[in-house]
Amino acid sequence: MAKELWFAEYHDDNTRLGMRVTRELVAMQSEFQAIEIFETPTFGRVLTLDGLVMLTEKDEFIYHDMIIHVPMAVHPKVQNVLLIGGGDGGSLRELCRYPEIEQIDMVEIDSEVVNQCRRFLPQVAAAYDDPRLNLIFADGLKFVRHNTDKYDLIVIDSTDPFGPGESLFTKEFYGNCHRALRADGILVNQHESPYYPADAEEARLIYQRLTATFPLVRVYQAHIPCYPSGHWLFGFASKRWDPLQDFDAERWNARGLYTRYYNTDLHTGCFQLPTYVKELLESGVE
Ligand code: AG3
Repeated sequence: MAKELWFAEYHDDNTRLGMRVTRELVAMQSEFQAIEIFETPTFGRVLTLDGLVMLTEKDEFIYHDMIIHVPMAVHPKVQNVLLIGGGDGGSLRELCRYPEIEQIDMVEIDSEVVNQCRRFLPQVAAAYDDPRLNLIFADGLKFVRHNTDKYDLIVIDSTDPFGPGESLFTKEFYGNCHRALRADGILVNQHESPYYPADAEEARLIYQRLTATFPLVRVYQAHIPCYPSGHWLFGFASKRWDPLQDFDAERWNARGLYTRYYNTDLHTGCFQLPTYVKELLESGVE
């Protein structure tokens, strides 16, 4: 009998999520990280970077809906977007559904992530031919230093805060993002999980650094089965727009966009955090 092949991501030292692997499609080392794409019966194709699950075909809609449609439903007119990371193309795909967006500068450090996802995850990497895309292979931290008052929306679709994505969680980086945003700009980021202690500490630090930089910071949540604990946070940092007060459900619904996770009822609900998460976030802020 052929040997069974399993992938596991450790969610803490004593807990792991395992998936049966039916086929390996990519296993390579890029200049920056280990990239793997494999097939599983339950989650479809899975992308991992340095052994951590970035997305699966089955549940990527949740993450990409939440990182893009929440800010897009708040800002009344997004024309210029900076997308940092997101080499799989899922965030880009959702952004490209908005006709008022004029330009998307996408800064991804690793061209191999883009190449491999275009080849093996075409439903995710679906918008690389959009004419509004300006794709730059560079370090997000360095890129953002040279821009002032330019973007309506900055989306930070990064890995966890170690390895190539580490600098995208620093105060310096958030400060540069603040400067690169227009006077009513919004920043959203993936904000780690509040559950396992090591992830929760990262989430606390992200919130602390964002609140030190932006006048208005709110955290929202989603259920993402393939990520550690399945409970994931996103950060919403803004110079002006409040994600609940300035959110116009009718305006967004009038667009007629179908989204399988996001909807305008959930928009309000996703900012209502469990007590332990509120305590965690507030514990780092004076
Ligand atoms: N980016 C981040 C996910 C963090 C996952 N962490 C983990 N599995 N330990 C996802 C990229 C999707 N565009």
